[in-house]
Amino acid sequence: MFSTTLIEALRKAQHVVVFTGAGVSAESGIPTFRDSLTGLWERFDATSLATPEAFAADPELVWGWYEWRRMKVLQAHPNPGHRAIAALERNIPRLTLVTQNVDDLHERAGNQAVIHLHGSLHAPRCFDCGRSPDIPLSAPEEPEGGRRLPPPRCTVCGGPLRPGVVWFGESLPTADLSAAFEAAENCDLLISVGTSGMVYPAAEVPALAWRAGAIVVHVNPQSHPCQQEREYALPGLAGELLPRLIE
Ligand code: BV8
Ligand code: ZN
Repeated sequence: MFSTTLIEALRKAQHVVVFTGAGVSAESGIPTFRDSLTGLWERFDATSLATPEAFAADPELVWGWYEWRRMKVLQAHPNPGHRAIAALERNIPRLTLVTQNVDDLHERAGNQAVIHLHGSLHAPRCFDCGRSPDIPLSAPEEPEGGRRLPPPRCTVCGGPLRPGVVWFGESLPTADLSAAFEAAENCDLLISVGTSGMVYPAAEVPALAWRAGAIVVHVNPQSHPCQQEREYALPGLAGELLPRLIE
């Protein structure tokens, strides 16, 4: 199933970077970005809703979408792919986990350190003053088709809360991005899991690792063109391939 070169590289690796996208959470029931939106948001695409402009134009539509997604995450469980990555962290000298996802399934699977390049569904902040309020968010009970929801109000300035994610057109957290790039440029092996690699600057991470001389592996049911040496595609589902790759 896996080439001896790959198995050997994983066995000898001193520092592995795992770079994940929405596909690693797909088998936990979390829709990916490539899945078309459903219900209330059916006529939108994610890239048009995940923007400050969309929130400013219709805060209830956007806050309702994120609460629906947060409910999905709260109802979901880590899958064998998440658990294999957590096991890898325990079994190799150094693992750097970089995710584009805004769910907490890697943490719930047991990974201790997760670099979230695009923020988190679980860290809302004020749209106006940027403070993170101490308003505990309850577990939403959203209808399957979703609904508009008025965002809670900031206890300091009264502004609307927004999801603690990085929207399109917003800068990524500098320290997290630098840590991800630094790890990519200093690893022996990078395993990219469940990403279409279309969103920048995050999508730079695997390319940086390859250019720095690492072996790069893409785990994805969609075929990935690998024209170059030291790059491998493992066609399949994260929840099936990762436990076998890491066992
Ligand atoms: C920035 C958080 C600039 C929100 C996300 C115009 C203006 C400004 C910027 C731009 C612009 N035009 C382009 C840009 C750059 C833009 C960009 O890259 N756009 C794309 C669309 C071209 N980037 C940005 O805007 C970034 N910021 O550039 O700032 C700047 C500079 C200076 C000053 C100010 C600003 C910010 C980008 C971050 C956006 N936020 N998420 C939220 O979650 O709602 S991105 C979001 O989409 C995800 O986080 C993720 O990164 C991306 C989706 O990608 P994937 O994770 O790969 O998911 P996808 O569904 O696409 O693919 C899933 C894959 O899994 C598939 O390949 C599938 O085959 C596979 N799969 C499915 N099942 C499985 C599986 N694999 C394995 N196992 C399975 N079971
Ligand atoms: Zn505020």
